[in-house]
Amino acid sequence: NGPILGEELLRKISEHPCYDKNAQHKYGRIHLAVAPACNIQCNFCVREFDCVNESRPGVTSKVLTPEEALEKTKQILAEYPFIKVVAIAGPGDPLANDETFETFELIRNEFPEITLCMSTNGLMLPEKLPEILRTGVSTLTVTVNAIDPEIQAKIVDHIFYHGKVYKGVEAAKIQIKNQLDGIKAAIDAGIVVKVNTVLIPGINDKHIIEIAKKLNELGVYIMNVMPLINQGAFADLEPPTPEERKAVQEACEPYVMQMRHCRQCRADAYGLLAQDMSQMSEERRKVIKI
Ligand code: CLF
Ligand code: SF4
Repeated sequence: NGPILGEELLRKISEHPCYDKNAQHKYGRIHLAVAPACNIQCNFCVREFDCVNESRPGVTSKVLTPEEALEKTKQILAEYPFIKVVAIAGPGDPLANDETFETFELIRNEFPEITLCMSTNGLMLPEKLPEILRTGVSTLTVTVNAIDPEIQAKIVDHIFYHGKVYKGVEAAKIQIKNQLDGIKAAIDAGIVVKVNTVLIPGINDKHIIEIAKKLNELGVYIMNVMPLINQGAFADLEPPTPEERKAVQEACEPYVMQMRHCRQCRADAYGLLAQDMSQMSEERRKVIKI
């Protein structure tokens, strides 16, 4: 299963620390925290911290302007030439911030060879796809926590979409449709798509296999099942045990390749994936088993 990739994309993937487990020790990424706004409210999110869909709890990244982000990239790439991926993953949703595209343009003009990567909740994906393609993003992560609106409604409290707030199942239907349509369109346009799924025991644990089957149909390259970070409205839920997470990954593996080396990076992380570990709490290390 999985999409067929051209030569250029195969090279980019082989140098992408998240998409290729063999690349993680050799190649790094830089996250540019230029996107503070978000257009949804996940129940596990505490807004003053980075987006939990691709991040770890209790940290706040300093928001940069696009120009500051370019400056930071220049400095860091000069110091760490093994960084091959420049990504925007928060602290909110990249597609809810125009600065995302301004930043990518600045980076692409300065470093045409670099891989541009982004992580989103997918709500705005269909309508922002032309802009994503225009700026040359080649790897895209969408966080899909449910494809059943009843389940999704337990995970996302509300969405803000085209000037209106939607709640519950109505909100869930809009988001799921946009995520799946957007993923399909992105893959058709040649972007390599990864899906993050937050494993939330008692809410979506039995459902994740259905997501994996859908990702197989859509041609998603790789899936990253991440453990719940129990904060926000989900503060009382138990995160999954490493064994529970492993069982879900094994059940999904026949349908879509599994990423098992995610470090739940900050929105301003850089270097090798393993490098940021110094800032991780003991408790968190146990949850994600590193
Ligand atoms: Fe960043 Fe994400 Fe791109 Fe990687 S992280 S936007 S795909 S360059 Fe990677 Fe970090 Fe896990 Fe994300 S280890 S949190 S999966
Ligand atoms: Fe928070 Fe969800 Fe928005 Fe990420 S997508 S910033 S977790 S509300």
